[in-house]
Amino acid sequence: MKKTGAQILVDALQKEKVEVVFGYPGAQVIPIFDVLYDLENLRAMMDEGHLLDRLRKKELFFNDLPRRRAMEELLKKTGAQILVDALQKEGVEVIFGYPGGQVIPIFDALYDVTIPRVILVRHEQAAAHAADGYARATGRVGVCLATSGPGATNLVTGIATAYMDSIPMVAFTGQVPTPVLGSDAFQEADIAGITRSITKHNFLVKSVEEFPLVLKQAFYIARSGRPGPVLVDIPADVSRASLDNYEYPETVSLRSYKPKLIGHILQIKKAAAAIAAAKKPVIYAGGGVILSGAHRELRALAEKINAPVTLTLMGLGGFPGDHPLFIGMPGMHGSRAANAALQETDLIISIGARFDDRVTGNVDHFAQSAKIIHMDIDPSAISKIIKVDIPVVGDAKQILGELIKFVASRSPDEWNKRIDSLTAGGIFTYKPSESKTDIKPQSVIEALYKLTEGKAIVATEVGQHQMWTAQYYKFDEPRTFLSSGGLGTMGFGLPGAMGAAMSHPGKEVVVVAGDGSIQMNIQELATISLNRIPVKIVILNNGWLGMVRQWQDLFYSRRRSATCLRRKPEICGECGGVNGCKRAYVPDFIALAASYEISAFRAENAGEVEQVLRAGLAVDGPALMEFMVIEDENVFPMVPAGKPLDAIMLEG
Ligand SMILES: Cc1ncc(C[n+]2csc(CCOP(=O)(O)OP(=O)(O)O)c2C)c(N)n1
Ligand SMILES: [Mg+2]
Repeated sequence: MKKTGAQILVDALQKEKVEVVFGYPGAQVIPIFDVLYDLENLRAMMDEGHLLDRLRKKELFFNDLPRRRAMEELLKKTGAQILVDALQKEGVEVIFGYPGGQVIPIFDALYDVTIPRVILVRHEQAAAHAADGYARATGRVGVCLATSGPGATNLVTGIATAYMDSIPMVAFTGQVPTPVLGSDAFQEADIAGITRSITKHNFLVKSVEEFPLVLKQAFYIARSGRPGPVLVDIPADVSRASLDNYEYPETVSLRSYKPKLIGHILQIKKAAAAIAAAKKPVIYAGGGVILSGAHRELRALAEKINAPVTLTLMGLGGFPGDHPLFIGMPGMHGSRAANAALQETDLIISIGARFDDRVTGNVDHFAQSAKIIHMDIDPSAISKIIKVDIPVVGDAKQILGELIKFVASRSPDEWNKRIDSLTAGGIFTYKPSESKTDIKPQSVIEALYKLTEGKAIVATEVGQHQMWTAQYYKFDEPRTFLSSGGLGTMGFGLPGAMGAAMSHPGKEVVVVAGDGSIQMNIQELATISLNRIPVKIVILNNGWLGMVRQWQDLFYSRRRSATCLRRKPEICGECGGVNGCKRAYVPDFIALAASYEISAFRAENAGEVEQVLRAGLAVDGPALMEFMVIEDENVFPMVPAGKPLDAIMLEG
């Protein structure tokens, strides 16, 4: 290969990793400047960030004016480009969104990049739930994006769902341009006002100058302390405006927000002393254990003091579901063992749980002989519902790590025998079907547990199927059970599972849904199908809004008002009760799945359950499995709302 002398010189400069040449031209060096003019090669060798940094600090100077302008352009970014750069710097790999007028500039900037990947959902509510599901499965911040007005208001349920369960999420919304804010402009909604009470914090960005810092703060607030959703509302003129000399902040400090992570050592020692003095300790742990990654410490503590462990719905997976010390969920559909243990204990060791009313039943009669240790990262959760004796504010993983050092070991004793007697025969049990053909819903969950070897990530919708999943699938690892606990949002499960599957977990991702809930965001079958997102959909079809039907049967004299999903009065008379009507499926989920090009399988009798599960799980990609379960099954145990835990009904 021939090279001129000038080319040889430039080649040597490159090999010697010279970043910049300072010079002044003249006749004898024109050939050299001529080769240097082709600076692309030289630039290619440099780390672009480093180069930009030096440009910013004016350490680099290009003699050539057009080139200098081009380099200075590199420091300029529009609001939309700033957002994309921030997403990349925050490590966001996927964003769930839906476009519209005020976010076109943002989608336009996203069009240029491969990271983050944009998943176009079919309804903004699903974008929020998918971001939430992604966050629950990974522990990273989930991100969604919607346009102003109806796009933004469609996010509301998803944001509230994440807020109630302390899920880290950043929701971006487009807004009308700043000059027309407040004028009832087309598609204007005050989304910051609307979401004030369902976000950890929210921002209306006023100018492109403040945008980089707002973005840094949004991600920091969402993921730190007690996590939660943050909304950033971006007027279209901010997305379009450009900022010279853009730089993404490296650190953030907020005067009014300093999460306390380290538990007070004296409180930790008090907790250890209370544990040593207790005769009947119970560990009651919630979602905080999962959020802080404290599952190993929890297990170490439980094993050291041989205390039974009950996990709230949000805590499932935080302690192995098949561990001998595990006694099931507490509360409304909790186990007999967990509820009895809470009523009989003399010490509740509460870790990242918030004494929700679905757990305590009537608070005046809750755990009356117990002292309470409450470890929580959120000081406002302490003594909010139940008066606490020993509060410890801080991160669960840190506190437990310390506590383990101070607690004395405790050997199994009479209390453990009492607990064992409560769990003998199984934590949750149900009567198997009398007929050979009827499908008991619980048996489907048991079969799913068996066939996935307990290793799947399981999302749920809301209703009876959700409780049966919580009761009969034994979760061993954190971030494998994804369910809307606090808000109880029907419609979370399908998009939530989609978000989880987008995180490439290397695990099977299944959503267990009811025939009612699945219809709340059924349009996402398109997103799942077109992106080949490998979600396995299990529908327990009982023909009813089963959980409400259960309350009507138990507490409203069986007056089943507006809960039948199969009513076709002209042919069926009573809902689903007449032969032939059972097959009047509306919608026919199998046909519906086919129209979305998703493989689907239906089991109509008990003998087909395993076969259908095997067929669906074997599909490479998404699949739908429908189980025609018996209609009148109720979830037990049940503590009626507002009643003490002792009022537990073991069966109907
Ligand atoms: C968005 C929303 N609307 C209403 C409810 C009240 N609700 C709770 S469970 C339930 C029935 C769910 O029916 P389905 O999905 O078929 O589940 P099943 O209980 O039959 O298993 C309803 C209506 C809710 N939780 N969320
Ligand atoms: Mg149902």
